[in-house]
Amino acid sequence: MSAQPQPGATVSNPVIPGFHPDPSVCRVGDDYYLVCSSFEYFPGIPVFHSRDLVHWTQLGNALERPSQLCLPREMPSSGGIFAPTLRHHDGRFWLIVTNVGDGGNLLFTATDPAGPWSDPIRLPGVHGIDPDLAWDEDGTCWVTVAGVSQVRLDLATGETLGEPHRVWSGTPGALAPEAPHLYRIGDYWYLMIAEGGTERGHAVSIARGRAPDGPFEPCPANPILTHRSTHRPIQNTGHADLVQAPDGSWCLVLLGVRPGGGTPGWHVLGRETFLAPVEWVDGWPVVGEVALELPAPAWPLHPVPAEPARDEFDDAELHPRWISVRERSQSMCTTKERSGWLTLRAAGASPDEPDVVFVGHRQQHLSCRARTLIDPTDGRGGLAVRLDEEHHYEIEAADGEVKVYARIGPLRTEVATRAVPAGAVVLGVEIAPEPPRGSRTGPDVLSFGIEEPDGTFTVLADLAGRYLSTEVAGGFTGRVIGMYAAAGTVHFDHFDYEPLQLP
Ligand code: 6LW
Repeated sequence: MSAQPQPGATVSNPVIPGFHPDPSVCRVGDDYYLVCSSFEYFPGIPVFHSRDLVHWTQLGNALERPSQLCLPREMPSSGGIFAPTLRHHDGRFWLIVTNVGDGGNLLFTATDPAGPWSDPIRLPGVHGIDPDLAWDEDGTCWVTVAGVSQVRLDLATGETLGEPHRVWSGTPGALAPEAPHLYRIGDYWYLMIAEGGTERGHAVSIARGRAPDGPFEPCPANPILTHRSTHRPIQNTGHADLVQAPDGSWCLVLLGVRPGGGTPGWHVLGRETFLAPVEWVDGWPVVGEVALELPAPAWPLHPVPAEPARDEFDDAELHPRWISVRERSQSMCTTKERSGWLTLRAAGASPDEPDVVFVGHRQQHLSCRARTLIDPTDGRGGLAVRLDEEHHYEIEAADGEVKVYARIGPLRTEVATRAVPAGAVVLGVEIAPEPPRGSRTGPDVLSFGIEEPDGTFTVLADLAGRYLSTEVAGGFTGRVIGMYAAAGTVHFDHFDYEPLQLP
């Protein structure tokens, strides 16, 4: 179904909410495909599809086999899969990415972006994060990495050709020139990069030249995008990729965050994927406003149905939105053992451990609720909101008892306990922005509790959300909400997740 937008209509940004950073997009005919970083989570690299750049559906994950994605236990959270680039060339999709925990830069190919993707071609001669791929007129492949430097690549062997050379590194003195993307547009080669670091100083700058390897002349208007030193609701804007829209105009996909609460502003959903219109003036891209509501584009929209609130775990395979920490083995996570239930078998003891058996998905709304029916008869497990091993809250059920725990940095505390009838119990969390009470509030409150037999929700603990924010925890990810096993075997009958109206 497509619909021509009405005059004055708007579309909402982020176009892919929740922890979906470092977007890279490519167009093939009428179809758009987009990938994001996934860090310590398995499967890795979510792949999205859209017909209009506004509405996106997740097709799968590019890295879904251990032969493609190794995330060792020793690798800290926010390591792993950084900043892929997705391109289509010569009838194939190409994905280049860094696994900072294992093996450096890797190249994958697929004929269908939904998969299967190949096993990796290792790129030992490509040094640096944020690799980009571009092909010149005679088919030479150029890889450009953060720094910014460039080298030619033999795609068949993964060997580099010649020595890497420095190209353009952005505004002199700017922090962290990274996220390069190289494009042939019209008569020029454009080298777009991010600079300023992925925090409040983040920015996008661009240069152009007559050849893919430069020399490059910087845009006089650099940075062409930044929200630094503003009160705009979307901050940290940067790490962008350019794409031509269905009507021939241009857009950027980029990452940004939505901080909430008082000073310094805490963001809890990680870095999200936003869209911005682009115009060309004198051969340079001029980025339109990156706002929470954008004027509806001039091209037809293709809305996609909302995901159902409930996952019943009736299918043999989990929906691609479900991610686990570092690995997911059939023996520890399966819907095939007890029909209509997700069974988790504990390995690591709790969400404090790097090998916790966990299945969750990104928190995508500032206000939302999640509930799950757990049968802990043969073990202990629960519902966790996770940022990393050292920053998570959870409600945990053992036979006849429910407890709420908070882990903040080195501290782990039991904050509530309640006796419940033996057997299955519904655990839940409701998350809502905190009403403003001066500059030290917010950004939100997480209320953990249980559903009573009559359906009412009894809150056992209200916990401040800021401790599960990137400003407190650091790192590159965002909140993930899900189920885990802490001991023995636990079964989950369903998992509900739904946005709530913002107060
Ligand atoms: C990524 C870098 C960045 O490699 O953060 O915002 C790093 N940009 O380009 C991790 O996402």
